[in-house]
Amino acid sequence: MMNAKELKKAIEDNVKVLYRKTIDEASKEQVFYALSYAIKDTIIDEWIATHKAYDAQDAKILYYLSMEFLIGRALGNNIINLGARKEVAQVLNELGFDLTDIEDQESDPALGNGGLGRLAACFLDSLATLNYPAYGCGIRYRYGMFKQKIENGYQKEVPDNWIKNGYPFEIKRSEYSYIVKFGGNVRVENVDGKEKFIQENYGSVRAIPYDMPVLGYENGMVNTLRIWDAEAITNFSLEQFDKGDYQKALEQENLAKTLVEVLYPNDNHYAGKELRLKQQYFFISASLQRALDKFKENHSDIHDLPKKVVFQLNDTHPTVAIPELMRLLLDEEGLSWDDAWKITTECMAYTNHTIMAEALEKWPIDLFKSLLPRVYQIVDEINRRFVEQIRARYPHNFAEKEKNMAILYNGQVRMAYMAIVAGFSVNGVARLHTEILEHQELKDFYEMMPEKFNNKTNGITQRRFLAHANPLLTDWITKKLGTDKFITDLPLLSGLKNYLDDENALNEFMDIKYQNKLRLVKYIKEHNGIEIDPDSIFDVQVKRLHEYKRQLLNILHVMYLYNKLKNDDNFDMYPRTFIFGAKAAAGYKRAKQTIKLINSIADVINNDKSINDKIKVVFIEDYKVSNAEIIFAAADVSEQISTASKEASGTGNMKFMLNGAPTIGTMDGANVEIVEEVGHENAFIFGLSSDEVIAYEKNHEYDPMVIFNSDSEIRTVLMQLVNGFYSPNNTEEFREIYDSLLKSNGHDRADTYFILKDFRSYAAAHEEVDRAYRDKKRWAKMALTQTANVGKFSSDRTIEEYVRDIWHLSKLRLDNAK
Ligand code: OX2
Repeated sequence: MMNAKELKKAIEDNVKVLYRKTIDEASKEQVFYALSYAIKDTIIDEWIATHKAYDAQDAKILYYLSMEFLIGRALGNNIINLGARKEVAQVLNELGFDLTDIEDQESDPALGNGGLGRLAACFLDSLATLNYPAYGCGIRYRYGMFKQKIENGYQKEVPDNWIKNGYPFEIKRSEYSYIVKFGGNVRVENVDGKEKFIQENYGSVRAIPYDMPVLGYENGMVNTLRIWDAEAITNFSLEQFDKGDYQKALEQENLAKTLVEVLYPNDNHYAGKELRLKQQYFFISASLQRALDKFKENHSDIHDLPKKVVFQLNDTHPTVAIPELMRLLLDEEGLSWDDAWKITTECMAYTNHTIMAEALEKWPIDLFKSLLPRVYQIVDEINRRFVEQIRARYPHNFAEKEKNMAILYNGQVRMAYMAIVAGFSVNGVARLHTEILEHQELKDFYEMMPEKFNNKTNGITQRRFLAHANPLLTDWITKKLGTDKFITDLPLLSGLKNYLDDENALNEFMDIKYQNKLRLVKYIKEHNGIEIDPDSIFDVQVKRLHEYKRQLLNILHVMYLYNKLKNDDNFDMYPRTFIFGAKAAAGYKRAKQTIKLINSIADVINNDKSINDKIKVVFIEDYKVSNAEIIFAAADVSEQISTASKEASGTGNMKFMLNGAPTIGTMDGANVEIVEEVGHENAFIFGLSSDEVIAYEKNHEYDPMVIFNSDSEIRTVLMQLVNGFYSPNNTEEFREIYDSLLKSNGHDRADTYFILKDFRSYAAAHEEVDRAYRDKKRWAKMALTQTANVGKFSSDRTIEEYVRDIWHLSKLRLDNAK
């Protein structure tokens, strides 16, 4: 890192060169660019040195293949990882600017939907911090996740052109571009007694990589996130074209334009769009071609590939990497099937992130075959051989096993099954999730190949979600522990246990929470125009909107509390602000109705003076990584209330815990392990267990009507959905939500997600929260207990486990390491 004087000069020079201005004339946005380029300058030598060290040490490299990297803003994070936050803030002050203001100028690169994409970003941070050689490989979507506007209570999607003004941290690497082919047909030629497969009449695009630096924390390591853009191939001479060629040229032009245009905004949901399969193949083919070329630069025998390269498939979205690697090894490298298969299966590992049936990718064979004719032939052969194995192993129940495991079945390509068959590792993302995979969802595979299965409980990076998001708490912990080593060694936070009975320390800890609440109050005032009371309990549910995550349970409970305040003179509650933040997939009607419901309820309750501000409801517009950091730091209570068994892990739960917010939640996903760390007495657990949910799903014995008929308070809440209480202008506004809770339809049971079933125990858990919070000392201790026990949930721990069990990487040595 340059010193203060150099940095100041660099910023001033950049403002001059970029904008022909002196610093006193520059806008905040211009200073943002000037500072970012200065920071990039300080990174660049280490970036180069890191990659020279890859080569010099002949390092094994991880390629983390993911359709999503929800990286969030880079500037602040890079400054943190350079260890330069205070110095940079100081320099900017001297120039008349505030670092937070300048950071706010950056668009928030939202190249992901939610937890899956954010996990990939946390992993990159940890890999670099732990000195592991790795590339993230993904897509440079022109439009990432849409921006959310709330109009009249409804979500409106607005395109987010994040690279409109240029993104200072990326570098275009045209010299590493590759051609990717789609469609056409395969011709077989006989060359010297060997079959050669030639794809012809195809359409193609050029894949161009853009590299972004991924900095380790104060260790001189700079890895790369490589995202691919598509360009039309234009090296044709027009006069040679007949009509057909011209048509083709236009199609190719069009394909290149649409291919990387937009991220599909579905979280945990498969939509089956052809363009999505094209996106998948596009970035996979380009990434693999590059990985093989890089390997071949320093190695002569392709059989050694598994010693130097490992590919991690982030869910099934990149699974086409399996037949694509086979294709490259067979058709380009000329290997035999057996050799190619051995290499492929030793290089590929698969992470499963969900058991939700609607999220499982199954491509129609016809579509797959016409888009990827040669790749399909290979899938067909992989399947044929695997089905033979099934037949040999299960001669007596072959048909059933084939139905449960074949890759090609019923006219579909089942991508998850291909990943399991070809991968050497299959992992879930929290202990409970992995158990459900082994014993329910994937039990036939587990029985046949148990050695592949393993658990890797998710984690989060404390560099972003503590050091950057919560500087006050970071400084306080540093003082208390006498070291800031927890920034790379999160279990050190257990040292805070010494302060659990120290009243001064507890007061300081809660005062920091209060300061962070004020910061959020200000944000909400500026962005939503709503005043909220920092002395109320901030009860927060922020995550994608999904039925299984049960934002509906939360808001129904708010309706219930409001009724109690209005009707029951003996009822009292500690003032609470219920804060929601969530994007709904653009086509997910029920989710969008839930957003409208939350906003309608906010309208009524926030404007009812008679309840003395005991309840406020806030829906924060456009929940994203940058405001998430402010929200986590300010939360008192963390809502993690998915139907047990449905949330594979959750990672927001860990971010709240890190920042000292106890969980109200079900025994689902990583909540189970959080409770294990903090102790049952320091969490508010309610609801059916995953076993109970799974049993009800099998035996169909749950009938929400029984609850509706017997519990008048719940009944009143439900009736308010359809009597215009919250929608006086349209009593039918929430009819579908009402129906979904009480009536089954063609495919879904009534109350599919057990909201009414869990309602009473959820309400009881909330009463417990209310009681606990009133006892200030008890609450402070409970809050500090969260932070003190969060050590396990660092993505540093997760990455070390992947390295130990799956990737087998060595730490890179850097001579210039600080
Ligand atoms: C999410 C899961 O829903 C969430 O539970 C998990 O924490 C996260 O992935 C990271 O592992 N799409 N998003 C997810 O799964 C899928 C599929």
